Formats: sequence, C-alpha cells, structure tokens
Amino acid sequence: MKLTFSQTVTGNISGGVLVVTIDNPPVNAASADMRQGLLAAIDNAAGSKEISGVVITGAGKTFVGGADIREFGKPMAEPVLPQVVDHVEASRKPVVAAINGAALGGGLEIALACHHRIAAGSAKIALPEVKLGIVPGAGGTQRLPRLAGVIAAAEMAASGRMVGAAEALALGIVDEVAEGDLVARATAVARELAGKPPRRTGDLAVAAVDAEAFGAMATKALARARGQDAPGEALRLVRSAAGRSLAEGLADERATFLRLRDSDQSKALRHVFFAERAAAKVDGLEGVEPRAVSTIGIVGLGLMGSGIVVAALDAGYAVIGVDATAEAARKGRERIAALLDRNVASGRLDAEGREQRLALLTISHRMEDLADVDLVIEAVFDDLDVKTDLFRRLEGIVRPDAVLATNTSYLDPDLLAAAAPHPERVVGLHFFSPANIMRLVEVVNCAKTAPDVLATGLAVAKKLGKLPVVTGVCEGFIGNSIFSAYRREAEFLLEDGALPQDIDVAMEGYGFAMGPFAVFDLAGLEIAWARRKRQAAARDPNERYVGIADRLCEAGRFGQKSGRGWYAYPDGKRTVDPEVTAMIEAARAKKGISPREIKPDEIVLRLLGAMAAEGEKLLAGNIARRASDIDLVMINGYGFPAYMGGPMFAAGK
Ligand code: T1G
Repeated sequence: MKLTFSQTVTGNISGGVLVVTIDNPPVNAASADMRQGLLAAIDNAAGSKEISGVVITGAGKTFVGGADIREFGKPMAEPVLPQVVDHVEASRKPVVAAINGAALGGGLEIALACHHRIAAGSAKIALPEVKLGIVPGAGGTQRLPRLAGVIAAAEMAASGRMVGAAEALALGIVDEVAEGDLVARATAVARELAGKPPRRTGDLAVAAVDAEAFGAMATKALARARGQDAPGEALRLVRSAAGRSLAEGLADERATFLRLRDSDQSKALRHVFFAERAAAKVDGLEGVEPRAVSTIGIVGLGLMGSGIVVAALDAGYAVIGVDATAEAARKGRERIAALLDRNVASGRLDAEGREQRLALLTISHRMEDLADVDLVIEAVFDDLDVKTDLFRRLEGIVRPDAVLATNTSYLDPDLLAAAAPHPERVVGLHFFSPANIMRLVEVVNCAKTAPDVLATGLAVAKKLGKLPVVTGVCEGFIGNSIFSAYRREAEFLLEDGALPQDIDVAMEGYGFAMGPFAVFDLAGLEIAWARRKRQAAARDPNERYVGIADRLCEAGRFGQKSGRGWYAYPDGKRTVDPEVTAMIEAARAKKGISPREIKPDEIVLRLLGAMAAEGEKLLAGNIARRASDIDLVMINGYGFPAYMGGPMFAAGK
C-alpha cells in the first residue's frame, strides 16, 4: 500500500517496515515539502501498530543532496531541518538510512540521526557546507564526531570533501555497505532492530581527542581555506562537541550556521555555485547533440600540450600525441610520463592507473597518424603562421567530421578557421597551465563554429573534469582581457605613487593568493612585452601608456625565470629591488607626476573597478554571455578569491 506524506515523500509498508522514499528531483534537496513529508512519515510510523520500523531512502542517484540552497535568504518554512532530524533520532521505532547515493550536508545529517546506516557501494557522503561559506546547521558537527571521532569529523566538516562508502564504513559513519539490494537489506535490518532500544547517535559519547593530532589537521585545513570564515568555525564546533552536551552543541551550531548563512562570503560562494551550473547552459544549444569523441589527437607536446594529454588520459580518452620531429615527440612522451609519475608520487594515481593511461597513449611525429581521431587539439607555438599552416595540413589528413580545436591564448581563431576549408568545425579550447590541474577552459565560439562543434567542445571539456566557459572572439577572450585591464590599472597606480609591493600586499589582503606583480614575474614579462611592441604602431597616442614594464624588459628583467623582474630573486626569494623603485620614480618624474600615498583600500577599489569595467565591455560586446561567467573565469583562471564572488559580483553587477 503506497502512502503519500507530501509531494516529494511517499512510503510503502513491507512486512511491518515503512519504507520512505524521497523523490525530489534533481538532487532530492531537503525542500520545505520534503521536510514536511519526512516529519509526517516518522509521525505516521510512530502512531501505527502495523509499523515496527522505518527505512529512509532516496529515488534516483542521490540520497539527499542537502538543504535546498535556493531557500537561503528567504524565510525558512517550518519544519526546519533540525526539527526533522531531531524527530528522526527521537523515534522510538528504529529508523534505518538506506544511502543509495550522495548524502550531502543536510542529507548526511538526516542519515546521522537515523539509528543505523547502510550505504550502497557507490554512495558518497560529505558535509560540503563550508564550500558555501556556512557550517552544517542540522547536527552534522555534533553527531559526526560521535560516530567517526573528532579529528576525522572535523577534517570532513572543514574541507567539505566527499567520502566514499568504504571510507565511511572504516570511519564508523555507516554500519555496513550493502552488497545486493540496498532497500531489502535495510528493511531486514529494521525488522531485526524492532523492539530493541534504538542506538541514538546523539546519545553516544565523543571520544577523547589527541590535541596534537587535531592541531596538525586543523593547521592543514585552515591553510587550504585561507581567508574563509566557515572552515575555522566548523573546526571549532566539532572540537567543542567533546566538552559539552548535545543540546549545547546543537544550539551553538545552529546560531553559527544562521550567522554564516547571511554572511557576504556565503552569498558569494552560493553565487559561484549557481554560476557554475548556469555556465553550462548555452543559448542555442538546446537539443544540439555533441559529436562522439573517443580519440583525441594533440599536436604540440610542450608544457601546455603534455598537460592537455594527461587531462585527456585521466578522463579515459585514447590520445595520439604528435610533435614535429621524433626528438620532440620523444621529449613530449618524457614530459607526459613525468606528469603521471608526479601523480603517482603524490598518491593521486596508483601504478595501475599510470599503466592504464600509458596504454591509451600513442606518441608520433607523423601528422598522418591523426587520420582517424575524432578531435584534434593544437597546442603548438602561439604564432599565426605556424598554426595556420598546421590547420591547412590537418585538413588533408583528418576525417571530414573531425573537430579541430585551437588552444591559442591570443591569436584570432577566426583567422585560423579561415585557413581551414571547413571553418565550421573549428572551435577554441583555451586551457590554462598546468592544463592537467587548472579547471578552467574557455570554449571559444568562433564566427563560423557550427553549434554541434561548440557543443562538442563543451562536452569534451566537461568530460575532462574542467569548468567550460563559452567566450566570443576578441584579443585575450574573457580572462586575458580582464587580466590586461587589471595589469594596466596596476601600472597606473605605480605612476600615481604606489609601489609593486604595496599593490601586491593590498590584493593579497583582499584574498588573492599572489598580488599582480608577483604573478607577472612568475608568468614572465616577455610575452606581454612582445604583444605591446606588436601593438605599438596602432596605439592611441592620447591613451595613457605606462612604459615601466618595457624599461624592465629592455634591462633584461623578464621576471622570476631571469632572476629579476618587478622584484629581485636572490636565491629564488622574492625581494623588493631598489633599482625597480628608482625606475618607477624616474618614470614618474619623466611624466611630471608627483607621487602621492595610495592606501590599500584605494588600490583594491581601483583594481576591482578596472576588472568590472572591462567585464562590462565584454558583456556589451557579447564576448561574455553573462556577468557570472566572467566571475567564474577570474576565480578559476586568475586566482580571484571565490569567497568574494568574482569581479562582477563584487561590483554588484
Ligand atoms: N539545493 C538546491 N539546488 C541544488 C542543490 C541544492 N542543495 N544541489 C544541486 N542543485 C541543483 C543545481 O543548481 C542544478 O540546478 C541541479 O540541482 C543539478 O545540480 C542544513 C544547510 C548533489 C553532487 O552543497 O554538490 O545542507 O542547473 O548540476 O552534477 O547542514 O549538485 O539544473 O537548474 O550539480 O549531478 C549542502 C550541492 C547544502 C550539495 C549533484 N549540499 N550540490 O551533482 O548535478 S547546505 C550541497 C552538489 C546544507 C545543512 C546545510 C551537486 C550534487 P539546474 P548539478 P550533479
């Protein structure tokens, strides 16, 4: 007999056990309707003589994906999740969680309040709240340490990382991992527990904590979350569970959750969460099928190309890596093997995984070997003639339906496409170095790119585990356009009175891992210099131009690699260089500028303003499709702190 408790919660009674199914697509979020339904189901079981126990499970691939984030910022409808969670735990009849899929945040908190937890082998659990700038708000910080111990619970709550079923079992978070039919097993266990006193998680003691071990874990967790408030609060709440009652802990947790939920950092991180999902929605591609891609050819096995090869191998693609000569191909293979070895050394990859990847890889110096690939990504030297010639050669080799992708950062991909008799099959895939690590890929929608080719670029980027953001064609696409505006304003600030170290300190104080001048030195000054020289003839003489970076390059100061740039690098350590200060002072004097003190707030305001102004231009020119796409590019490609939301969010755009 099917019982309906709400629109998203139903049940049926099987041998005295009420099996409650949560069905709230797409992720079974704990919406108001779901909370009401779950509460009604528990009450129904409590009052029914024919029910001796309860099983809670989710429909589809998710158990419960957490609180409904879309409800944040609005008045929270009753019952709030803590009420539901406490109701589950207080049930006098056993409640068994059949964790069929992701049990995240409030989803895990519901499972923790159950009296027994059985996970499917594919299930994953997490307290990802800190990724949204909040802490668990329905008992996670208080019940998890009662099952897994303070250190493991605190590490999970502070990092938000996903934990698989096997690890959850080892930590004591779940009681078993189902081999066969999960719900059948959970139902059988509910029957076995019927009539016995329920094992309430909240009643369990919190094991003593090794302070030193906790401190070591906390130091690492906080280092990874520099500038963010929530991880520290999560650590504090879990740590203090050991010294106080459940009720006290829950009250502190709830108050902290509510405070952080309304914080600027949480609003920014929620913006980023939804921005990432919006970026995948590209107008005009509804119903457009991407082309099938299983083998990828990558031409150019230098730093970028070898990184792209590893990313493709990691995603399970067969890869044919090609370089111009046997020697270059051999060196490319060495680079690829070295990247895989580094992943093995770091524990990210095991020896078997390394072998699997190498089995998918073919290295060649013969372009003809690309005859049957589905997609070619070129990552050769960023020179128009070199790339144009390559595209012409590829046209005579690859299949007519193969997609040609360019990784160019600055060249006009429309010019490259024009060299190909079939420009509609050309798309840009602008990776960020190191390509096997950086999430961001700018997918360049060239003038003639066919919709299914654009869809193919997006689908491949997604399968590579990347964050694809569509950009139109302009010099530098979205990211480098904004970064150039950032650099220009930073150099104006130099002329006006600030020094590189002032500007870097101000931006690092805002949340960037590195200030702009440290980044310029790291990336090298010569590429921007070459571009400025190329553009010199066309430059508007009335436009303010700062020549200090040119003076540095003329003096052979190309950045960290050359031991000197905006800073000096004696024994590799970044050091303020009086020579640079003198060059800046000379440049000011030459323009008759009297330097003034510029405070950090003005530095931040002007640099953020320059980024946002450039972003507005990109939106007006249809280069970027939405302001949040610009935020994603700057956060994932240029170190903009996610908990500040990105330049457009920070500017209230
Ligand atoms: N609330 C509302 N909408 C959500 C959602 C959520 N928790 N999770 C996903 N969505 C939407 C998403 O915007 C997208 O919408 C669609 O579902 C598919 O998402 C009290 C307070 C579960 C692993 O942080 O990690 O619990 O674009 O593309 O790749 O302590 O979604 O289709 O319109 O990501 O299969 C804690 C967040 C909340 C989990 C599925 N939970 N979600 O990944 O699908 S705070 C989270 C995810 C909390 C408690 C606290 C993933 C997923 P649209 P998707 P997916």
